[in-house]
Amino acid sequence: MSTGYLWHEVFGWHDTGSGPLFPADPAIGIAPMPHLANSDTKRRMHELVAVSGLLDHLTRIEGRPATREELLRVHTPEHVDRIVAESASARGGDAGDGFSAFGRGAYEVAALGAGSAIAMTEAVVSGRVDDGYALVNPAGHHAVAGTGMGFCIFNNVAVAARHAQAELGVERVAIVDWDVHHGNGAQAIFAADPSVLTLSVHQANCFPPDSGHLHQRGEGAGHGYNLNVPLPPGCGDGAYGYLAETVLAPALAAFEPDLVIVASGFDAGAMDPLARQMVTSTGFAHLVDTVRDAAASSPQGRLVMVQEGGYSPLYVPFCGLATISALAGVHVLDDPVLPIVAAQGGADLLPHQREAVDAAAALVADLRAAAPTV
Ligand code: 3YP
Ligand code: ZN
Repeated sequence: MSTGYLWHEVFGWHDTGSGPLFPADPAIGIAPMPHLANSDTKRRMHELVAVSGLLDHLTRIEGRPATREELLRVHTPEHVDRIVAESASARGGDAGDGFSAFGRGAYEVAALGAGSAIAMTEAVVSGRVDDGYALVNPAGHHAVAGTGMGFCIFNNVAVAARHAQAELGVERVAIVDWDVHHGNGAQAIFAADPSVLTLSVHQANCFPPDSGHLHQRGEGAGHGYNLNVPLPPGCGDGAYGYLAETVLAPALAAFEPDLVIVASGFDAGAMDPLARQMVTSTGFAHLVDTVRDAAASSPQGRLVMVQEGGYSPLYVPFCGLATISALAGVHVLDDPVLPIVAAQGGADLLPHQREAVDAAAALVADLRAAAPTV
């Protein structure tokens, strides 16, 4: 068994500017400080993968920039052109919403992120490695065809999914997104496409506004192939374990994907500043076990994981280490923060959490009823 791993130092140089969300501005009371999505968190995760020794058990995969044509499978020429132009300016630009600033050269970094998702997908689908984790930056899951937003420039997982279908002989792709924010990008990009199941687990009404509702189930021929699991705040390993068993596993079993791509955020983690969930490193590892087993029991099932959000510089590295350890089946280090977050309580499944999960689980029956259509 071998697990691919990808990181490039330039991902740690993605410049998100000197305001926490908005550009710093005394007139609105925002003092300069590193952006909440600054690249240090992911750099620290990579460094823990290396320092812990886990890296020695992984197969390093090289990234490459996505070509313009590969980006255009998902994005409009206008969006790509705007990013290219703003990226070339000394002042940099913004992905599209005013709190996703980027510095000069961000196009090159983002194109390398999307191309790295492609490279890992190629390595896994070709059998060079059994599965893989692409630690890319910036994230991608909020980017839609015509714009970036929510710290995302290009939709890395969508670009990889389209590439797999166009070039690698893959038919059915499942995109499983457990970043705590809604995976609105893939939902919109693949809305009418029954060959791509998009499944997002997120904190309800967290981000984007008014997005990720249970009733958003895809459009036209794609109806039934978008599944949202909006959760109340306060969910921990119990709620996530319950949804792994009752939603993720049965949905993947019903869809029989040739390829599962996980949009892997750690912002449902117990120390995250941009959401209010309580997942621990153990909880993330359990999610990985669930999708790995589901992919393994699908006839052609392959599993690729691609980094999304996560904003605790302390806890993201340990959640990432547990995730990649679970993928590789190698334990190198106990999470030293686990006793602290475990002692906070909140791990047990509560009735209102069960209700939210059950509402989504009820929709999986429709997926089971529909024969795979591709
Ligand atoms: C964007 C602005 C406030 C919340 C933030 C969410 C970005 C993210 O991690 N998306 O997955
Ligand atoms: Zn997020």
